[in-house]
Amino acid sequence: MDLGKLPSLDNNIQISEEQISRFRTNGHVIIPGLLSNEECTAYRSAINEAAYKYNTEKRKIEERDTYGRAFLQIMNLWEVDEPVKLFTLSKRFARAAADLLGVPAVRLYHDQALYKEAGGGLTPWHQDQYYWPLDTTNTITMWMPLVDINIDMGMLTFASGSHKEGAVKNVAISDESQTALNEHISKKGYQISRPTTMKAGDASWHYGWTLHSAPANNSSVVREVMTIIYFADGAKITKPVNEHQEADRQRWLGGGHPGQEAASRLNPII
Ligand SMILES: O=C(O)CCC(=O)C(=O)O
Repeated sequence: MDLGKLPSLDNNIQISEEQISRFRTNGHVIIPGLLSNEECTAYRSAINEAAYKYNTEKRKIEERDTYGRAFLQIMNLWEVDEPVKLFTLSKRFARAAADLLGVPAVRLYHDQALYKEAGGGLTPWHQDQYYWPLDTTNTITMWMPLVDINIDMGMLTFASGSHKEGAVKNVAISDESQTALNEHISKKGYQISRPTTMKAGDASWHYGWTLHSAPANNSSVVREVMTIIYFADGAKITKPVNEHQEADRQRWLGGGHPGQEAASRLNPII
């Protein structure tokens, strides 16, 4: 891939006060058209090339567990692929993340391509921040489809307002989280929000504590999605409270110790 052919994504796009307010109230918001069609087409090729090159999941869908059936998950492509690095370190995305959170600057946690294959299963209810040993609630994920998607293709689904509760249950994404959190959501009466369509280049954003899930991909097309996770600059590493946080501390936080600032070479300020 010729780097010179990729458009720069470093200019700012204004996020409105209304979008910011919706994000903070509901714990999620969509910013339509964060990438133009041309930009998205160019980066889709780059991300696809890298995602399939580095994908290690070779089993058939039927041979995997619920989490494995949910999507192909290819992580931190920016570390190994120069074109994807231009996408993940985009200042446009990072500025949007900082404005939504209301902080001066954000750092990168990691990126991940989440490709829900045709016939791929549901993504169980979960909270992302269950996995992250960070002392801030100012964490955010950008979830961007690289193709137009509709409600049959595994649309991201939220329990609106659930981020305000913080950690709900000490449970990883699994059949167990699906059952326990479904019950919790019903009990609390959270409104469920799921758009019917998203265009390639639209960006869905959610807090690390917002409860979310996605239905199965019942279409014959791969739901190609790229995600980037950020946290507020200045956040410190906390003592891991589960094995996943310990793995994340080592993999995404450069092995930094509890109490230290989360600021390894893998966590640049963008
Ligand atoms: O893409 C999905 O199905 C789930 C995505 C998700 O959980 C996330 O980006 O935090």
